[in-house]
Amino acid sequence: MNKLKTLLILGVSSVFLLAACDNGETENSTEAQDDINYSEEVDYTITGIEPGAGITEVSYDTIDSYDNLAGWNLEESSTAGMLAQLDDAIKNEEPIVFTGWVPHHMFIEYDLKMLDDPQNTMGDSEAAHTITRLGLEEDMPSAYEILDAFNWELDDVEKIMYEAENSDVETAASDWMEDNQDKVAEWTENVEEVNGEEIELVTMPWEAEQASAAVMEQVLSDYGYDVTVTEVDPAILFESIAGDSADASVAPALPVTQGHLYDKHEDEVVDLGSNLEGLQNGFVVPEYMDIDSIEDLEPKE
Ligand code: PBE
Repeated sequence: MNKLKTLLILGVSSVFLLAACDNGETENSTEAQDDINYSEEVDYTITGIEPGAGITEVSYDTIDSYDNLAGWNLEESSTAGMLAQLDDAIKNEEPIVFTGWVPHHMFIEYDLKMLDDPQNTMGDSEAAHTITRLGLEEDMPSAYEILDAFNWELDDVEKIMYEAENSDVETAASDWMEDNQDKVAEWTENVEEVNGEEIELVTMPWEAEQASAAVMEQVLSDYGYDVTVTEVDPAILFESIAGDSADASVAPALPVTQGHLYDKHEDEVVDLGSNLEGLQNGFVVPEYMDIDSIEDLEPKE
């Protein structure tokens, strides 16, 4: 992680923690002794990520939907910023409530739990979909066939994500392909090679989405394509495919996380369906916090 960014974020978070301490209400002090008010300790704030992320939208919906989240706010930041605040909280065993998702290495690195979401406003388990621009099937049939057949499991993407932590996503993706030649062979059965045709893939700046793009980049390259992968915001991802400046993506999470973008561009993109099941968004806390549900959080009074 960018050191300057980390320092800035740590600086901001300590100001925020001081502010949180200052806010302590005295009238509940007897109650507070046996009953930690995590909500007050986190200053009724969910630590969030980028404003353009789908999870940011659904988090606002969640804050609006739960009566017990009255007065809460979502602190937008960046994924790196959120992870730095998480790391800080864990080191000091302090409470934190943040927007998290599966798959992500945070669940391997730390003992975390996703809070129950009885109103389902963070979305059920969903899937990454493969989408293409209109006309790709006719223009680039080989790429279309590979994209259409592409399908894998959480275990696969997680292997790449974890290895990429210590190397880089391209190396991790090619190692995974070496170990999983049978899967790659299924996606490419009877596909004809091409001769240097250019294809533009778009993805989003998160680990799992980088991993799937890296695999697709290598598979398409092996079949003769000249592949470019560009990381963009979810809104730009949809706009570029809808506007034919990009050819395809295997990243969008549907039906909820990128659902509003899909609805907006439904007639301008082709949805080839799910390529990865089991994605999940949620409000996440460290295991040491003694709460299990979004409903255990308390309104700001
Ligand atoms: N995420 C990871 C993205 C999609 C995948 C959950 C941070 C988002 O919220 O848009």
